[in-house]
Amino acid sequence: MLSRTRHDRGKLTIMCLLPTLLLCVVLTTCSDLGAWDQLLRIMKTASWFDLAWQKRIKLTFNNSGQSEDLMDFPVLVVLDPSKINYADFNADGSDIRFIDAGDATTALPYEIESWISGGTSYIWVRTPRINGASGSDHIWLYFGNHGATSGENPSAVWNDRYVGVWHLNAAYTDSSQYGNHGTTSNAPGNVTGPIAGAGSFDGANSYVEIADSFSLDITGSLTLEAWIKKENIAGDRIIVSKYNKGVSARSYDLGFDRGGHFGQSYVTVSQDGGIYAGGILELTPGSAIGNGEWHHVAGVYDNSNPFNLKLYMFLDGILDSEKTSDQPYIHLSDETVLIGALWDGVVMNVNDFWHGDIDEVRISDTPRSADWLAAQYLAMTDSFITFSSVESYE
Ligand SMILES: [Ca+2]
Ligand SMILES: [Ca+2]
Repeated sequence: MLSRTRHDRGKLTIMCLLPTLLLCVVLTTCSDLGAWDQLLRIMKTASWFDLAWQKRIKLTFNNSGQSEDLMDFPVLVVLDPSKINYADFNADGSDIRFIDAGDATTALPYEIESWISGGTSYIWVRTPRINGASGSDHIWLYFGNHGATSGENPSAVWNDRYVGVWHLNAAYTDSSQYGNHGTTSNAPGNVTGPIAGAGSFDGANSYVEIADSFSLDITGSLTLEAWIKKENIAGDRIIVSKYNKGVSARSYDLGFDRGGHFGQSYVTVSQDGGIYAGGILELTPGSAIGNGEWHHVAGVYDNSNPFNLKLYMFLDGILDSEKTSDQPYIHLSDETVLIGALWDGVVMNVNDFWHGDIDEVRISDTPRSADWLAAQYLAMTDSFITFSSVESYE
């Protein structure tokens, strides 16, 4: 046994020394220090996405506060002159590429919400997987290829469970793959929001309407979310709805100040178009949303466990309130989805108009988790990504 162990140790030593010995041979053969550079270049080339792109920056995600693995997760990449030199990029940003760290070859889908050369630009990128509790998962931002044309593919950024994503950046198109595009009534204004442009609603008659569709006919779990900034409002004001309160065709909505209760944001779901206390959840009274302040609100309905139906409200990425619901499913309606209002069959018109600004409205037909929403909030507030210094291929 002793001799075999010694033999194994000897083998191990030779194995460990082999790379060093090989390196010595290479260095001796080349007999100059340029061999080192050649080796480093070979290693760099192997890890480089495409030599037509001259520069790259590592983008590292801080998911250390969340335990969940985030799959097909959209991150917001915010670029400004403190992080990049716009002179290194094509003027229209057409040479940006996001490459998965896993294989150094997979180009990740991205959507430019706003590109302002020399200013602040906002880009959404679909990341295949960010490990729970990880502070080191990363992707690469490549640039510096003057011959490149745009590789943008917006609808591929948003995973299947996003059935509506409206950036409200002076347009009302849906970025999700379901094409639930909006049209405006009475011209909502355009203002600067937390993420590029946002919609501004006058509280009198302006709103966005999205046609009824199969993808928006959600009868099970759902998540409604948006960034909101309110004026001094009172009474029901709607953020997003598929809800006709006059003809008992309520399905779901996210709003503010329902019946003057608490002056707070709330989520509502209804099993048969009626109104039920068990289908309504508000933020807690102490969670103040002041006038003129931007906040992110999210309402979640989870019916995945029929014996534990749940409603959750999140404020700025943090779980604020929850309750057990008595609504086993959501009413299937043919109402249109409205941003900034709801249908009121009593007055045969649209009503409960939002007064203030709204940005980044999303509807998901799944209950987004606390970790998902927390990481989304960090991403949307530019607190999720660390930029490393620029690497050049030279
Ligand atoms: Ca926006
Ligand atoms: Ca329908």
